[in-house]
Amino acid sequence: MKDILTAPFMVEMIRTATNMYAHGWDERNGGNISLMLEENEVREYLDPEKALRTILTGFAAPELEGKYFLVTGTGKYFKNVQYAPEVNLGIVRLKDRGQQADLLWGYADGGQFTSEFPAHMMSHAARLKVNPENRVVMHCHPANLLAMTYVHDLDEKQFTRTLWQMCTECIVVFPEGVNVLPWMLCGTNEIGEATAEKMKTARLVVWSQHGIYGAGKDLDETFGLIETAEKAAEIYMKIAHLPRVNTITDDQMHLLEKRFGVKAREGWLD
Ligand code: 2HA
Ligand code: ZN
Repeated sequence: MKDILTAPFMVEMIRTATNMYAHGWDERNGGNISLMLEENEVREYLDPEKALRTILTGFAAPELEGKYFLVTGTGKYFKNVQYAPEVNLGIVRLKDRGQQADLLWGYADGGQFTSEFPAHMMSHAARLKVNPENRVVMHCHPANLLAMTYVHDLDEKQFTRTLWQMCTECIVVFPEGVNVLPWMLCGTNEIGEATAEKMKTARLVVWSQHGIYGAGKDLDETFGLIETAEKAAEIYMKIAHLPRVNTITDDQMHLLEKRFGVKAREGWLD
């Protein structure tokens, strides 16, 4: 067996968590990441028949039975992932219609996956139906997106249009826009179900007064989505209190659609 700490998926996960911490998106134990793995890539590094222990998930996700995930641990700090991956991360395989997970590696101090595991798994199931290539769900607390949920209308179309207007790239990077949930209690199946419902139509879901969820085919794409939305929110927070003299018009948005071969969410541009 090869050393799992050298696996490309592990190296990328550690770099991503470290980078997210460096961006200030993951204070203390804030944030969580789940990365779906293929059985053949896992087999090079561990024996999938050897479960260290079994963890109850508290929900059912039959579509994900047998799937492998590398997931950040509950209560763990992104800051520390690079120094002790085996304590702060774990690899699980779902079984029993997703109601249980076999721990195959990690959570070495007796821990378990993130408290947001329901939102992650339900979002994976929802995104896989839209795009079978989806592999990543990522949650974090970027300051400007969070700040924006205190001062901006939470209507999804209005929220998205403001973000699109803040940087030329936004409509190209997330043409489907962002969906927005009102404040809800985190760590519950209810917020998991609500997030997954919103994931049917967008890869970004804002949790008002809390943070954001992103989904994508790899860690880079997902990080980049959140990074772009957060940059737009930063610009909004710099200008929101000033008179708006200029903007990106809907006509200009249509030029971007044409130039980059993207289509904005139906009905969200004039
Ligand atoms: O504890 O971010 O939403 C990690 C979180 C919960
Ligand atoms: Zn959070």
